[in-house]
Amino acid sequence: MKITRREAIKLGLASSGALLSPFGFSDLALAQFSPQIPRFEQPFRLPPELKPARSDATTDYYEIVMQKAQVEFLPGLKTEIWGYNGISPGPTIRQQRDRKSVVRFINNLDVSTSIHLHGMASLPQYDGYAEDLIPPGYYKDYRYPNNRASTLWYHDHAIRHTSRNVYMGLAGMYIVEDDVERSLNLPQGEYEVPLIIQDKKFAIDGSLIFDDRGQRSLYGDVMLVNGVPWPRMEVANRKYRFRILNAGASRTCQLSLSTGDDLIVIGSDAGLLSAPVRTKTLRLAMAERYGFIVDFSKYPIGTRVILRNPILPTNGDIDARTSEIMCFDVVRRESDDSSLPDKLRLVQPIPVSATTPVRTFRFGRGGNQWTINNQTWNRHRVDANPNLDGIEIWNLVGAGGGWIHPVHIHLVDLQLLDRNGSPPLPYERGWKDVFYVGENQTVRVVAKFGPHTGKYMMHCHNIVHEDHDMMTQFEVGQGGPDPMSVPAQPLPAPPL
Ligand SMILES: [Cu+2]
Repeated sequence: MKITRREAIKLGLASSGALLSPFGFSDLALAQFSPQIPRFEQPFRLPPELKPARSDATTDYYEIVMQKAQVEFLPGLKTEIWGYNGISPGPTIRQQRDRKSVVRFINNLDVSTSIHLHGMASLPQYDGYAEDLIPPGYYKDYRYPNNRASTLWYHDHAIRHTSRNVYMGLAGMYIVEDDVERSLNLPQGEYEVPLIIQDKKFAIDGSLIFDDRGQRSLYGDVMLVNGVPWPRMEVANRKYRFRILNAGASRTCQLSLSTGDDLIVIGSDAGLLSAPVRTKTLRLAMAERYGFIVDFSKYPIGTRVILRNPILPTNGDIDARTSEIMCFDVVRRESDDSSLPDKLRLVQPIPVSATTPVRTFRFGRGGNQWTINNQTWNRHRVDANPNLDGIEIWNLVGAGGGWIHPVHIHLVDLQLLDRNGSPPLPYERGWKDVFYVGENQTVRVVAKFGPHTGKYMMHCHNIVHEDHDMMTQFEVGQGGPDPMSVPAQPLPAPPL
């Protein structure tokens, strides 16, 4: 990547080694590190799985309270978070395909929120529309169809404040399973492990530092997995399936194993790949999810395998400690009756032809704002009108300037056709809803627009860019429900 000196300064990367500060922060503020703690000492943990408050023949009903809490990320220090049920990441919801979910989100914070279940084909009024806010003291019941098996996540989507709210803790995983996937006999149960990666920055008193560098980007120097800085996970010498999510604000990861062995990718954002893909490095931009297998059976007991993430120029790093994320210590022998089939779930290419409609969206910067086709968010403007069940190719174009934009398109699962005319990375050849758009890249994606009509958002998932103001909307078909048509209700809430 080529960056000019001006861009380097913008990113907080100063070639001389001195840290420059063009945004009015003091050099000291930019140079300030989080309290230094040892890596690979805190035990790995999983977010708890949320049980339904009740269930009936078709539907499971859940309740989540958004509230402040004091948690210990750094040993001996308390950090205030805004958590789903007071924890960060929030509890994991695990649901069966085609059962329905109703999730009641209660806002006991003192800021307004909106909840997007990322990867779900929700109706517009339950999709976490950025202006469909839940004010403090209100609640909203979100309805989810769970119509495909994949790794999803729920997170805040409040207009102009998504980056702050997610950074303060409002993110959690949501898994939809089905019989096809279960029949593959992939590692499951305790061997199927969510990994939610976030980078955060802490003051010496433990409080979170939110420094978005003049509404440009937000980076931390502490790598957390499931809310634990640089955790150490004890594993058996067998296969594990990981579901990894980059829930950070602005950091793209480039994952690899310290042993140089392959990550065996089995799934992309929106479901399983057709076949496993072996790769030495796995790019994981913000909001992307991948499923991968690591086979620890080849390592002697006592081996430490580190999940690495080299420093990238786009990440504005001031601390090399972010180059490692967590470690796996192989501590015990176990037999392994799980499988890694040669074929997973066939991804049928969406048919395209010379007459397939094409639209182009340019992700750039102008007037001190992040823009799409030179425009900022306006909920009264619609920038694309695909037909219901219409197939369209969208060109996602990254402007220059040293920035990358992971573009998220709501509602639909898409396929990546090519990037600057070159084929997608092998592990990108599956169903996806976030696309890494690099500097001066044109990424062609295709989708069949449905199954719902109505207005849905598209935005950059560098959530600082999304907030200021790289977001637009498209409208599928005509006459769909208004995204603002089911407003939040004041507490107290009736029984679920
Ligand atoms: Cu962006």
